[in-house]
Amino acid sequence: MTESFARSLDALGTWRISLESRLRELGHFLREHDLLDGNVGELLDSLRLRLSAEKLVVAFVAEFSRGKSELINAIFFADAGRRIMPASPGRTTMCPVELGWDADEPPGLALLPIETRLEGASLGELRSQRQAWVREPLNIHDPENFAQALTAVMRTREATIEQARALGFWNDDQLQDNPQLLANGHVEIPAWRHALINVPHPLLKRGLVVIDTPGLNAIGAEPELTVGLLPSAHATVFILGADTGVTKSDLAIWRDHLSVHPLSRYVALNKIDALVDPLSTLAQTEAQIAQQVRQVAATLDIAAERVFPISARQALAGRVSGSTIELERSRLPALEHALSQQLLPQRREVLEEMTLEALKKVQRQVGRNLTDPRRQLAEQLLELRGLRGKNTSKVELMLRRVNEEAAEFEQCVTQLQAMRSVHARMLKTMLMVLAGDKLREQLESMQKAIRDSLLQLGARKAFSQMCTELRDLLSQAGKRSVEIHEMLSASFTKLNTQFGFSLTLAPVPDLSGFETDLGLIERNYVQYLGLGQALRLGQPRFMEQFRRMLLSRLRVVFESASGELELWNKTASAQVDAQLRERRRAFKRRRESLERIQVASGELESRLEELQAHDERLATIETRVAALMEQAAQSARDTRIEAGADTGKRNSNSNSNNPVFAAGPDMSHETVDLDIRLLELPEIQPPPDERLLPSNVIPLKAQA
Ligand SMILES: Nc1nc2c(ncn2[C@@H]2O[C@H](COP(=O)(O)OP(=O)(O)OP(=O)(O)O)[C@@H](O)[C@H]2O)c(=O)[nH]1
Ligand SMILES: [Mg+2]
Repeated sequence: MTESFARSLDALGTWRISLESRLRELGHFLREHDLLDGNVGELLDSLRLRLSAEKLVVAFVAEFSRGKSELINAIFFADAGRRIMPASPGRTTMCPVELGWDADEPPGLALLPIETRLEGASLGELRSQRQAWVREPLNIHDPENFAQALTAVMRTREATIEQARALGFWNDDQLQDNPQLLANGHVEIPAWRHALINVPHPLLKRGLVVIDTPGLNAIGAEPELTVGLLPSAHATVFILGADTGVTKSDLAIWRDHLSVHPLSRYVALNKIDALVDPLSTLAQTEAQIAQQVRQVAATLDIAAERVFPISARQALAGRVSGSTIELERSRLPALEHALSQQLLPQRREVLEEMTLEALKKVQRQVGRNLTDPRRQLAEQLLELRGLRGKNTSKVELMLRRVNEEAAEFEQCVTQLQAMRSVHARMLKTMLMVLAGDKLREQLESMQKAIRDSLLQLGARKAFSQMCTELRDLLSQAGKRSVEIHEMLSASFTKLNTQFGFSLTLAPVPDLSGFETDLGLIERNYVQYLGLGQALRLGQPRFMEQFRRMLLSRLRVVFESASGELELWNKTASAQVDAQLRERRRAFKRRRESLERIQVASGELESRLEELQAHDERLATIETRVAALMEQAAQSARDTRIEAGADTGKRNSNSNSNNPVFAAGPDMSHETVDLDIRLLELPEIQPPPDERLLPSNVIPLKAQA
């Protein structure tokens, strides 16, 4: 892709790595000084994992033959000096293709046979089952060989009508959409359900994942693509033909699959080269393109700046031949520039917000863990200073007072126990609302309702009904949390006034984000329940697949909500335990000091010095924590995601012995411009103990 995109992606990567290392430093320091309790520690760890495993997913979506694969070639594989992803007239890409890099696997192609659809397992589940995939090695050093291997994604096989029906490629009610009958009465269907291409492309190595989709309006489109992969992509590029404009089926795809995430949608009006007419002037062609852009923007109801007239074919040819003029004419750099200028900063903002939110929680807890002991130390110092020049009977008196105070304090235990048991009960009831069983029950009753009503309307109704119930469960959990908050808040106030605790309560977690997620899932799946799908749902295997897909996505929402509420509750009770422990320790310290002073008269001053030194140590730690926190926050806020200009020129040396792209330091340095610059960019590698998640694990929640 353009240097600018590479640089921005690199800057995002560097930002993530440096933020991650700041957080590691902070976590390490806090653990070393015993300032982090389990819950907040876990929060910090999961945030770090999130940052180090972050992938940026860009999906290319369109009706067949609009030029998706050609565009991917022009953006990513021009350095190979030839077309790598198969792109040809008619249907070409037969299954969703995911391009990424997982350093734990050799470069290769993993193909999931279409027959896996019969087993009802969802794609998400199958990702982790190695034996389900057919693996083929890729020789990335030989472009011919590489391109040849990728033709696997075009592979089809013959099937009887019955098999095609079972696999979702034949619909008796929509005969016009069915594949053509062959002479032997069979039909051709895709051989694969999904393809993963693992290649050490410089951008993929930096965490980019690219999804090439087959023409989406095809009957039998992989449901998981439309309800899982696409909605979770961070950006989608929708491709239209400049010669055809927005056709009816283009519009259907746009409405059905791209109605969400308006911020990250880009429209490419491809094949503008086809508008060149020998009988028209250049200016007339330009005006025609501008007119097409306006029309497309109006039809799709999107800002005209989001529509990029391009020629993927010209861009690929220009880059392969090293012709800057041709590349400029293709206008592709404008689209690439927009992607790097908008997408990456947006992504960074989302992660920044998440990090600052987590840091706030850490700060709250750690702050308490430091200020409470310091306050008690101050009190003790005051008490001991008051003993200067006093006789032993005064010390004895004080000792007695400390013992009395300690005994009085211990009376709080009864109250604490009562509060704990009420809290535990309330928490259990609340968590039950969000438990997996409830979710499964809801899904089962929806499934039953769909089975009972064969009409499409019935399926939609049952689904919407279930979504309403699920939203209700979330809001019930929210209400119960408020009740817990009220109960704890009253108890804390009482404990603070009666026993000198300094308990504070964070606000109840906001569940509205989860409601939004639920809404998104609902919108995606309602489309799945659209015309033509209802009959597929009538088949037990599809219904099962549908149920599993849905369950896995809903589970993420419910488990995250439940996890957040649980963390909030645990943090509140951990605070009580910590303060109880600290108070007891303080009484013990006071008692010991007085006892020592009682035995030897010179002890008072040395004890005072000790306490003073302890307090100074704590103050130093406090300063250091504040500095580490600030550094982490600053690192999160760092907005320097730079984007350079595209130099245009690519590898002009299309010698077939060259690697497809620069894959490592031993690669040919004869490749000009882009390759070399990418090589010069620092290699971003997480520390060896913090390996990235496999590239095929795509974060389910786009967080956008
Ligand atoms: N004239 C012209 N043809 C193009 C352009 N981009 C792609 N094509 C041609 O259009 C045809 C389809 O391109 P593909 O990239 O295979 O289209 P696709 O969207 O991936 O299609 P499917 O894989 O079938 O879904 C190929 O013959 C391409 O060479 C372009 O910018 N101009
Ligand atoms: Mg294609």
